[in-house]
Amino acid sequence: MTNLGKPPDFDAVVIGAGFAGLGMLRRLRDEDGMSVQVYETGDGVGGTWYWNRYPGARCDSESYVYCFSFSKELLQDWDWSGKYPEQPEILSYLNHVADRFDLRRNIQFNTRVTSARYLEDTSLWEVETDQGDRVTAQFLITGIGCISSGNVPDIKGLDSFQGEWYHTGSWPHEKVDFAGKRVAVIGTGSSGIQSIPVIAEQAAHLSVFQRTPQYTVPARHGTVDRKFIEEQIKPNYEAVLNKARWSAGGFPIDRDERSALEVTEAERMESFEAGWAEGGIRFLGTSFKDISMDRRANDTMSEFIRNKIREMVKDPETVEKLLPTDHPFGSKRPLIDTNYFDTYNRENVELIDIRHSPIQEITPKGIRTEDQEFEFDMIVFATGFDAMTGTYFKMDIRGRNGLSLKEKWSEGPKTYLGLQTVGFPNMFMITGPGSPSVLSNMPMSIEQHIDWIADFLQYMRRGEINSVEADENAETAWVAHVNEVAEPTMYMLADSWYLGANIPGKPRVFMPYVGGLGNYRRKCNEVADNGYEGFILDAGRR
Ligand code: NA7
Repeated sequence: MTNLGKPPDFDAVVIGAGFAGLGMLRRLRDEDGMSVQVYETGDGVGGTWYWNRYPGARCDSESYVYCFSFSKELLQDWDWSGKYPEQPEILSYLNHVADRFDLRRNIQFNTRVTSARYLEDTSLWEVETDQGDRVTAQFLITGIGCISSGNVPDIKGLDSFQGEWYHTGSWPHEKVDFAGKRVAVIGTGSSGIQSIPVIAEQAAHLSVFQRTPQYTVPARHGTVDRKFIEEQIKPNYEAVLNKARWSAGGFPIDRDERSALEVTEAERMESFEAGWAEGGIRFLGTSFKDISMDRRANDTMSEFIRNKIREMVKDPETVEKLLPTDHPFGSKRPLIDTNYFDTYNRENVELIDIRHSPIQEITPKGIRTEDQEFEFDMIVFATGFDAMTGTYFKMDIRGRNGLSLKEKWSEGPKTYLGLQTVGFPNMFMITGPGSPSVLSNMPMSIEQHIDWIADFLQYMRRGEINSVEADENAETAWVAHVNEVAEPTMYMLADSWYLGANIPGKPRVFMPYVGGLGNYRRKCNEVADNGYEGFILDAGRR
């Protein structure tokens, strides 16, 4: 059977109702007059912030830049209460956006997209869901997040555990009660270091299972500075956001253009101390220009943090376990904490080094490592995600000639600008691999993609172009460029999820684009200004 001549059910199907899906829906529907269907697995909007409800869950971007910028009124009306937005507040914000812009009527909740197939005869996508939907659309747009497929490690015996267990990335909606319980947390990434201090305050006993010691910087979290927001941000919002848009990381901050090695030891320490006192993203973001590029410059900052750990933690044996010496600061995702190291001074908290004594199995009563057996009432897996590609592979996405995305990316993701991949015409990825995405303040990257994609679709409409596909040479060159800019950086010196190193068997490829959001934005604009160079535009058949 052919669909030739038959109009699609929708102009676009968008997968996911987090920041990306909500923003894409609003833009295409309300500004461009397109028909859009959004499918969302959860029973509400929010994406990452719908699923990650673990205690202490909070964003590492300051609240005034962690937002949509398409509506001046929304920017002025919304008031964040925290310096860093906490999960419940971000979820309220996204619910507010969904209500205010009447977005829910085009979102089908409790619906997982199971497959998407490109129909070559009509240049349409056919999308199927676990609720029995089968619809066609000209465009398929993924807003599925970069860190949304939880990784519960395959540890022998988990099925036999008689207590409760949870993964931070799919936390229950009901309150989890730690009171009086012996709790294990496995993992010390962002989710671990945010939840550990909160769980420690409530549990009878907390054992933290650490594989890799971490550098983490105090967030200096608190209530929002109203005066600062009212006097410096709100009257200048557009300028503040514009600065963020063209910056390296999506924040309106300036780095120190000096090298860490050209200043005196006293000047360096003064700068590090000032950054430490300010805390959060500013510690690294406003520091010397070569911390992420030059190992010797980085060593000075890494050692500064190690000294802070030595000062903060009382027990010398625990200090030894906590000191990160196997990778430079910033080579794994930089962490921002509230009372993390201080937690190890509590009587009810112990640190177990599983690098030297790995977990052997989970038993009905707890966890057995090479050296010891532990009993727990609850295990919390803060073990991260199959990042950047995992969620794509959960769906059967097939492009031209029936090629599956999983096959195409079997040696690592290949994209042009992180927006499209050859063989999958009319499919666009919001913050796909090969774009700055997780190396930036996400809403800034998401909005840049939303606008760029929507502008492209309008360009296609005006030119009566039915299908668009990245050109093989453009993709090859972009993949090479992504690797080339990552190569000299600190990022290559750690086993991180940026490299897929946390998932056994995943190809070791650096996935996000490290060249900076501003440079990336410039490149995307140039591509558009040059008639979308690197894309093959086809009038196609309909
Ligand atoms: P991360 O940053 O991937 O952290 C996961 C942690 O779990 C990390 O400490 C891992 O150790 C540890 N881990 C992973 N697998 C295992 C196994 N099998 N055994 C023991 N320990 C393990 O995930 P998060 O959820 O904390 O943060 C994800 C992102 O969300 C974050 O970067 C922000 O962007 C928001 P490792 O370091 O790999 O040795």
